[in-house]
Amino acid sequence: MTKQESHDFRRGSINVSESNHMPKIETADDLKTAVLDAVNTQSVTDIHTHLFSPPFGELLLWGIDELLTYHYLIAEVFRNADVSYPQFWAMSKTEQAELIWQTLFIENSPLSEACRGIVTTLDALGLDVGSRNLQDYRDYFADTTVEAFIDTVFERAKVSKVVMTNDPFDSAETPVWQSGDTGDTRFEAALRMDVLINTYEEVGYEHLRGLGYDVDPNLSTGKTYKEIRRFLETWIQRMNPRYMAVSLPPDFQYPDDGVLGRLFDNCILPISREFNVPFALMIGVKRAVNPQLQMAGDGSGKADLTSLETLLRENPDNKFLVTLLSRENQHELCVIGRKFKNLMIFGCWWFMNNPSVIEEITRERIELLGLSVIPQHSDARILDQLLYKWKHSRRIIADVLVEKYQTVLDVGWTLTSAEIERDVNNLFGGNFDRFLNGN
Ligand code: RAT
Ligand code: ZN
Repeated sequence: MTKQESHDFRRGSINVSESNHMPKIETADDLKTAVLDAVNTQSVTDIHTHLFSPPFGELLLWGIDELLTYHYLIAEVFRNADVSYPQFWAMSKTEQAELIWQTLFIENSPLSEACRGIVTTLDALGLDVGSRNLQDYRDYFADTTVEAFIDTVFERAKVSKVVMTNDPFDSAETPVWQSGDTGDTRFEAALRMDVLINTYEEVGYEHLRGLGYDVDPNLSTGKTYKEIRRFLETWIQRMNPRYMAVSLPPDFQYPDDGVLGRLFDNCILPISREFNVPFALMIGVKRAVNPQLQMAGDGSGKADLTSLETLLRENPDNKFLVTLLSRENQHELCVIGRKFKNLMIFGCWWFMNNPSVIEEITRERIELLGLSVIPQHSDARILDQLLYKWKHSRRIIADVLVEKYQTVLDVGWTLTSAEIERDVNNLFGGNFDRFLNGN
């Protein structure tokens, strides 16, 4: 086919590719339809959440009062309500939810991403958002069982699996892990190591001793490293985690002869290699910038990514999943992604999980890394949030894909809907599986 014929072909009525007999994308409308179809119907693996399967009992949060008291909304209510920190924390959850509803939804319009998320969620559940009737919403959840609700949410959000955040030192989780039955297999584990790595000298080593590991607070003996490796092995065997993870402050350094560097080099990196369990680094959080806000009081900061480059270069046989909390670091991270195949960039984390920033980051990643990224995770803490977080993100991912596909179609590239489906499948889970299972 000549170039001219090919251009005519895109505009014309015949739309079957000679090579593979798949319908070709011909018009801007075809493209939009094919991308929206793929993005809205394909199910996603959500690689970082704070959700739990039913055997974890009260750790699995769901329902309108949990949605309203999400820590993202708690940070916002203090900006508008005439309430002091101690007054707020003295309230029951029901009262806090009512204050947040009244302040952020009735006395003000719910336009922040966290507020808008509640409106999207209620709508996705078929509730009448126009009524603004909190009691009706409460009644809906009161009539539902958690198992039924999990099915409803997974189905409507088109999520096939979620990865939990599992703390081996959390006494609320331990009995479930020891029972060997974590129930619903759609919930997979991630071995979270914040306590071990970030607070080893303060509390981490004591926790380990409490569990029968012979460790010292200064990491001064080879025995201690061996014991920590034994601890990690035990938990990897118990949880079968998809990855190990830690959140780190913006000033994290590597190499480092302090606790972090010694734990990395002598315990975590060797175990991560040996068991082929990648290490996820979530870099850029400043914990407790305002302690009065409790869990809502963390902030973000720009990191020096030289440390990340060193880590990737010096540990080529280790796999790292990385997400960053500062907008200013995102472009640099993409450049690093071009240099190291042992890095998989994932998600728009926390303060990055807002439409304007997701759009910018997604575009930047595709331009620098093509489709070899995991564009999003939800970070959902409340089951219902899967509905809004994925709905909002899918829309942006679709818009960016349409724009990018259009640029190559404009100059004569051909594309089928099957190829679009393949690409979306990689973004929504294929890349994650391949990164975990490959060499
Ligand atoms: O996004 C959040 O809910 C944060 O509070 C954090 O949990 C963060 O995602 C983390 O995993 O540390
Ligand atoms: Zn998180």
